[in-house]
Amino acid sequence: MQVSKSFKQVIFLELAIPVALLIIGIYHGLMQTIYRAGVLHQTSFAKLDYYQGLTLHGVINALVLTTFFAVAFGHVTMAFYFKKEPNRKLMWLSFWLMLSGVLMAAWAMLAGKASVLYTFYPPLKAHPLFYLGAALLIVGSWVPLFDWAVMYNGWKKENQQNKTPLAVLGTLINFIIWFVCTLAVAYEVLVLLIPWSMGWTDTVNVNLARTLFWFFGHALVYFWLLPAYIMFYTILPKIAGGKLYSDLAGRVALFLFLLFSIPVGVHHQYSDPTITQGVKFFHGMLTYGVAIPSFITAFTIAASLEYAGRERGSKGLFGWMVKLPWFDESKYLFAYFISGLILFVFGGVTGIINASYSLNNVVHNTAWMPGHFHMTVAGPVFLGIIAMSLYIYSKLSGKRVFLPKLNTIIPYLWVIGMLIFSFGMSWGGLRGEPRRTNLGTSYLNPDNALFRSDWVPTTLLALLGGIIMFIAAMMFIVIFFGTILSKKKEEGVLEIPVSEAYHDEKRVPLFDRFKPWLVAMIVILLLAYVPALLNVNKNSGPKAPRFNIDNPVPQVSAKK
Ligand code: HAS
Repeated sequence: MQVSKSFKQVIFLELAIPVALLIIGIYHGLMQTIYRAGVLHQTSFAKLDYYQGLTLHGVINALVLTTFFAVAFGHVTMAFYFKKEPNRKLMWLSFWLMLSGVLMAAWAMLAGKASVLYTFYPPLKAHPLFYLGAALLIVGSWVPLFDWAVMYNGWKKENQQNKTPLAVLGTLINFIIWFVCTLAVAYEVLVLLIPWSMGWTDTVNVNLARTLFWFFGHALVYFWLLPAYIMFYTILPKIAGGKLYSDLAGRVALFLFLLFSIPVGVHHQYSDPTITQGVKFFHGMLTYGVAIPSFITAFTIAASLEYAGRERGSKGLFGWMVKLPWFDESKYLFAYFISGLILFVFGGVTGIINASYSLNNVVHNTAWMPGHFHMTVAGPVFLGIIAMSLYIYSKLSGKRVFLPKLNTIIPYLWVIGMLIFSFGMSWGGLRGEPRRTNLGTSYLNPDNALFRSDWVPTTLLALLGGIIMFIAAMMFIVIFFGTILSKKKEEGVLEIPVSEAYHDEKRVPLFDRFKPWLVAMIVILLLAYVPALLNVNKNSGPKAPRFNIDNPVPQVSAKK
């Protein structure tokens, strides 16, 4: 499909800016493993503080890259399936809002005025521009949803009896989840944090802020995941040489995310005394609910891949695995997607362990946690994002991928690095190694009385994994920018592989309508969050003054 120059420009910028920022984000990831392994015994390196680096790492990789990509991929999906470009002015408006937000937050972080990590929990306090920047990034990402909804309604009027394309359904569901969950964080930022950061209030309700953050925070992880799921359902089977095993299974899974992505946030707060056991139990049960669409996905995609392997002439029970296009450079998306799926098996299992109220006590706030989430957000999510960014760019620009053989190897190198890293982190976590801590200044410094020799092997494994991942990521950066700098070879077009369904079940109206699901979503949300907020209101205690990240003493005394 031919698209306008303006459409191409927005998409190029939305893909290339975050990939360029990744250089900073990934560098600080490597630095984390270096500090934590005790290679450095200091609090800063190259004029950047440990927590400043950790904030840059989390914000760039987990918030900026993911949000820009979700918006760009959404535009591409809508334009491709509806054969019509989204509103140009709104595309640019969304882009400029997001970019100005990122610039504001970047300034605050680089100036050392926002070392509050990507969760920006108070009583850590950031410069107002950090919060304002985050708010603008979010508002900018809201804009396309309203335009896409108009496009969808127009299409639906003319296609009443046709199934909504799965990728469109997934995009709309994802951005509805995003819109609803970000309302809570918008309230947190605008009503609690900005006035406090501006000095208009002296103290802040930490428990309320945490609860509002996690209303947003767990749904955030599915906002990261769903673009990858859209790729797995609608692109991967085709690339693998087969068909999507069941189209209906994909629809069921996506709608279940609409129900369960948000009302689970309290599983991040099992240790918060403000919230009672009953509420924690309910959120815990719903957390098992939100794993169901991923189990559906695991079986559906595995069946689709088995079909593809058999179509490619495999024999025996597991022969299909060998026949898949693991190293086919013309199908490099396969290598990235399968690598993400392999990591997600471990990411999913560790997530289910976290969800258990009792097991969570063992792993909460330990290195286990980054072990878990790197196999999710830095697994299928990251690999899906970088692969698809390269694919969309190369198709839209008409340029060939630079160093194609090397490109096919990158995801496997990433998997090796990630498995070593996450094994080290998870093992360390089980031995009590804390997360978000510069271990090099104390526990991993042999000259310090607190030295923990049993954390040497675990942090060294994480370091080794970190180095391998860093190399893989830098190879990708070379390939991405090498592609941008190469010569145009053909006419740039908007093209996405589309998987046919093996079981193309007849249209089930319930799985092609939003209203019943939206009503159910609101009911479950109220059941999960009204009691949680009542708890917080009742049990919060005095509000907190400011604390700095490297000092256990409050910066000003608390007012009751
Ligand atoms: Fe999580 C903490 C529970 C999924 C990210 N999670 C985090 C944090 C992050 C994060 C960033 O219950 C830390 C937040 C912080 O900073 O404090 N998580 C879960 C559960 C799931 C889950 C139950 N998490 C994710 C995803 C993330 C993510 C997805 C990012 C994208 N997580 C928790 C809990 C905590 C938590 C607690 C809080 C802990 C605490 O104490 O702080 C589930 O959604 C997982 C379901 C997944 C599966 C796996 C399905 C497998 C698939 C692959 C199939 C493979 C194939 C290939 C087909 C059931 C789909 C086969 C072919 C071959 C050839 C082999």
